[in-house]
Amino acid sequence: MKVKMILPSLTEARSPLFRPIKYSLFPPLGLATLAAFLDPDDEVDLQDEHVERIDHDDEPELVVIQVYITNASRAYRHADHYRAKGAHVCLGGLHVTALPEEAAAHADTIFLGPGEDTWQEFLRDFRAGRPQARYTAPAKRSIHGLPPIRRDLIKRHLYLVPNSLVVTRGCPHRCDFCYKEAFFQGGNGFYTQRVDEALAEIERLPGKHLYFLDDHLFGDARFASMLFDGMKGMGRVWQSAATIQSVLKPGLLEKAAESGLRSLFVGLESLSAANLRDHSKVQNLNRDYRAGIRRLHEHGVMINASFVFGMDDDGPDVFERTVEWAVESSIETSTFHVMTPYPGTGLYDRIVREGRLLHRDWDRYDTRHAVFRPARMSPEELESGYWRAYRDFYRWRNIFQGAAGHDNLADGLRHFSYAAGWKKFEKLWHLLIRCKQVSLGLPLLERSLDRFSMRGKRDFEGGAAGVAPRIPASSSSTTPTAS
Ligand code: B12
Repeated sequence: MKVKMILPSLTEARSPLFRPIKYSLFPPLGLATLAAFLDPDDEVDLQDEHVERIDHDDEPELVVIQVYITNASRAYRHADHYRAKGAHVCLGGLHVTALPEEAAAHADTIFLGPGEDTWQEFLRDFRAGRPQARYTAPAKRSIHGLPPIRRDLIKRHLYLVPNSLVVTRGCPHRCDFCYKEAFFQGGNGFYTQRVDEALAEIERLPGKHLYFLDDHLFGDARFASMLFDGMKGMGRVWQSAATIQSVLKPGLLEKAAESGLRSLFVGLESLSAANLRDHSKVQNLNRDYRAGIRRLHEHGVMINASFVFGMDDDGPDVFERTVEWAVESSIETSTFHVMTPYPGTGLYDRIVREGRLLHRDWDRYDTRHAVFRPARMSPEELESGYWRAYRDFYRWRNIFQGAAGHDNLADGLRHFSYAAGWKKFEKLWHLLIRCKQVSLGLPLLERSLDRFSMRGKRDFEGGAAGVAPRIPASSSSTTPTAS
C-alpha cells in the first residue's frame, strides 16, 4: 500500500522571506508514531511542510494528515487535493477532535483523540475494505508496548532538535485554557509509557541532546523518578516541561538535573492570583515562583518561563510589570502568549457565552492575535503589549541584567549566550534553514546548555532574588508546553 503522511504548516512557516526557527525545531512525532503500525512492505512517504515543499504529484492510496488549529485551513487544502485524486483521506489531531464536523467535510475518515488505538482499528477495517467515517479513542488508553517510532522516516538534518520524544500523554491538571480536556475527553487524561520502554527509546536516539515534549514530565513522580534514575550515566543533556509546583518539591528536580536536565519550560502564566484562580491553574497558587527559579538555577537548570496576557485581571500595565519581574528573576528565556480560547476548552465556551469572541479565523489563533475582547484593555492594546513584552525582555540591556543576576559567572555566561543565541541571531537561523543546514546549530545548542561542568561551587545564600509573588492557596500542578 502507498501511504502519504503530511504535517501541514501554517503560512508563516512557508515564507521565503523569514521562517522562525521554532518551525524547524521538532520533527512530526505524532505521524512517525502512527507510521509504526503500518506493514513493513507498505510504502510510506512522510512530509513535513514546516521544513519541505509537499509533493502533490504522487498517487497514494491512503493519505494521513495531522491537523492543529493554525494549520487547519492548509490541512483541508491538502485533503481536498488528494480526495479529488481518489485517495482515502484520514484527518486526525487536536483540531479534528475539537471540531469534528468541520474536519469531516474534508475527509473520508476522521479520528478523535489520541491515535494509537483507533489507527490500528482503522487499518484493519481499511484493509478489509470497510473503513468507517469516524473513530473515537476508547476511554481506557495505554501507550505500553507500542512498536518503535518510525524515526527512519524523519529527515533528521532538517531539524535542530531531531531527538524529540514523549514518554507520557496528557497532564494530571485541568487548566481551563488547555487542549487537554477536549482531546482526552471521556477517558484517562494522563498516562505514561513503561519506564523500560522509555529508556529503550532513549537508547535508540543517536547523539547527546534530547527534548521531552511531554506537557508535564514530572507529572507522575514515581515514573519520573525511575526514568531519571535510569538515565543517570547515559551522558545526555535534555530539556522538558514541568510545573512550578513540581520544581519546588524536593527530590525529583535533583534527580532530573543529575541525569542531564539543563533547561525546563515552566508555565508561570500570570503573576495574578485572581487570574490563576479564574483559569483553574490551582497548581500555581501560593507557589513562590522566585524560590522555584532559584531552585532550578541552584541545580544548573535554566528556565523558559511561559506567560499569558489578556486574562481578566490584566490591565494595560501587565506587560511592563511582567517583563520587569522576569528580568529581575534572571529568567533565561521567556515565552509570551496572547490568551487564546481554543475550541473545545472551558475558556472557549465561557468567552463565547459572554459574547466576547471576535472571530473564528483559526489562522489567527496563534497566541499572537487577540481573538476575543479582553476585560480591561482593547484587543489592540493586548496585541501591541504582547509584542512590546517580547521586544523589551530580549533587549541587550535586559539580557545583560538578567545574566548579571546569577550568583556565579558560568551561569551568567550561559544565560547570556543561550538567550542571545535564540533571539538575537534569528536571521542567521533563517539562513541555516534556507540552506537546509539547521542541524549545524545542534552542537552549539548542546554547548550552550551544558555549561554545567564549568560551574564553580555555589555560595548561594537563599534570599538573593527578591520578592516572589505569594499567591493565595489551593491545591496541585500545570500544563505548559514547549511550542
Ligand atoms: C511540537 C509542538 C509544536 C511544533 C509543531 C510541529 C511538530 N513538529 O509537531 C511547533 C513548535 C511548530 C508548534 C507550534 C505551535 N503550537 Co504546538 N505543540 C507541540 C507539542 C509540544 C508536541 C506535539 C507532539 O509531538 N506531541 C506528541 C505526539 C505523539 O502527539 P500528537 O502530535 O498530538 O499526535 C497524536 C494525536 O494527535 C493523534 N493524531 C495526530 N494526527 C493524527 C492523524 C490521524 C489520521 C490519526 C489517526 C491520529 C492523529 O495521534 C498521535 C498519536 O497519539 C504540543 C504539546 C503536546 N504535548 O502534544 C504542542 C501543541 C500541539 N501546540 C499548541 C499550540 C497552541 C501551538 C501554536 C498554535 C501556538 C504557540 N504559540 O505555540 C503554535 C502553532 C504555530 C503558530 N504560530 O500558530 C497546542 C495546540 C492547541 C490546539 N488546540 O491546537 C499544544 C497542544 C500545546 C498546548 N498545550 O497548548 N507546536
